Amino acid sequence: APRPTPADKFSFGLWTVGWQARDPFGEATRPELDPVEAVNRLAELGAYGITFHDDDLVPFGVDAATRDQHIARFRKALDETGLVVPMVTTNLFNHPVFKDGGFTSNDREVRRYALRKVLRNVDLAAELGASTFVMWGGREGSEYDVAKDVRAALDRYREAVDLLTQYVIDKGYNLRFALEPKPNEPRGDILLPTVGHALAFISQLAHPELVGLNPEVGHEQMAGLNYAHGIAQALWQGKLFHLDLNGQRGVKYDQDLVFGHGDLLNAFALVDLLENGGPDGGPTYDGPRHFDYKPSRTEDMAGVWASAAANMSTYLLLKERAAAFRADPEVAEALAVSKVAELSTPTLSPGEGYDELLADRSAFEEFDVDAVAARGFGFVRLNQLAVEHLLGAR
Ligand code: 3MF
Ligand code: MG
Ligand code: MG
Ligand code: MG
Repeated sequence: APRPTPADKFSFGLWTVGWQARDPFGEATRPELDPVEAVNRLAELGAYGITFHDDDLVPFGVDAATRDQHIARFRKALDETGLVVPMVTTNLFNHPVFKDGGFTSNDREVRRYALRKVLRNVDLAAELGASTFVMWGGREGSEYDVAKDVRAALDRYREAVDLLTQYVIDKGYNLRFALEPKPNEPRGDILLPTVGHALAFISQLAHPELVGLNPEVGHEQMAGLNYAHGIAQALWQGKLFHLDLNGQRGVKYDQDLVFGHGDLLNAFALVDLLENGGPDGGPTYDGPRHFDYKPSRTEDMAGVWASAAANMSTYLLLKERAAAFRADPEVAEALAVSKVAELSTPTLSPGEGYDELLADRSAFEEFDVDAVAARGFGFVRLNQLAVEHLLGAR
């Protein structure tokens, strides 16, 4: 398999390799991981970046001097390895105080505390040179419809994001926010459950230009949605600020498998879109390829590092396979038969409006509906070519 280098821009959450594998039914199966060790090991494996929640790096509730020490050790490891921090995020879900949410808790005191916790971490993000601040509102939601006024909750969500964007503008930070949708877990229903809901929410903000998305593979798939389609719409709207790559097998609990260990064909389409979807056949996204996965509970520490490497290796293999797919003349011919490029031709001719369309007899009166309806698109053959490339059979 190809060896990753920092030029590939792979990054990992500290909470991913650091996950001790506690789940609702069982204790941890692995020891704690020192953030400095995570930096060193990820750098050795060829990663370029590391990301974290405030509480991953600095234990919740420690005094200011202890906080500074934790940050200083981490910075030293970054300087020694060259690993960067492209993204930072805040934990507003672990502590019991956030049991009804952070920005949208029914309890106003909790909302004010949540904002202070985020502002503090926004300062740290800017200090470490991050350009993206992710916000996953995991506890923003409810189990009981009568217990949450969703319209008021969205007012409070907007109030929070508007305050944060104003803060970043006033401080002159080079930082944009990325909302991470998820349909459920840990709440019964989470606010901003899908890419589409989050995009609609952004349109209501004071500074929509500073707010985009961090879509996660598994989260969209938990809602039964097509992740590659979600990413395509985020790109189309100029809102793909960051992304969380992992694997999920169907509509069930959040699995956080290694990238590609879920819907491999959709992962192929995704990598093809990210790497080859540009107008010139180049990339559509130049940000970090960020993995938000959990090394399975069955793995020991060797298994943790093997799984981290597996994420990068799968991405690079898919990138290789997608390039081969694009270079295959038979694929080019199948794409033409399927009229895939024809969708880029506007439906109206230059200068044409509804008057000209209404006057065009070939579009309606003389249009041979039966003949056109009889044509096939050849999509199955095209998809089989993708499968054959994916399997290394071409
Ligand atoms: C949960 C998640 C989160 C977010 C993280 C970044 C713990 O399903 O995906 O990971 O990605 O909070 O904001
Ligand atoms: Mg997740
Ligand atoms: Mg997940
Ligand atoms: Mg995530």
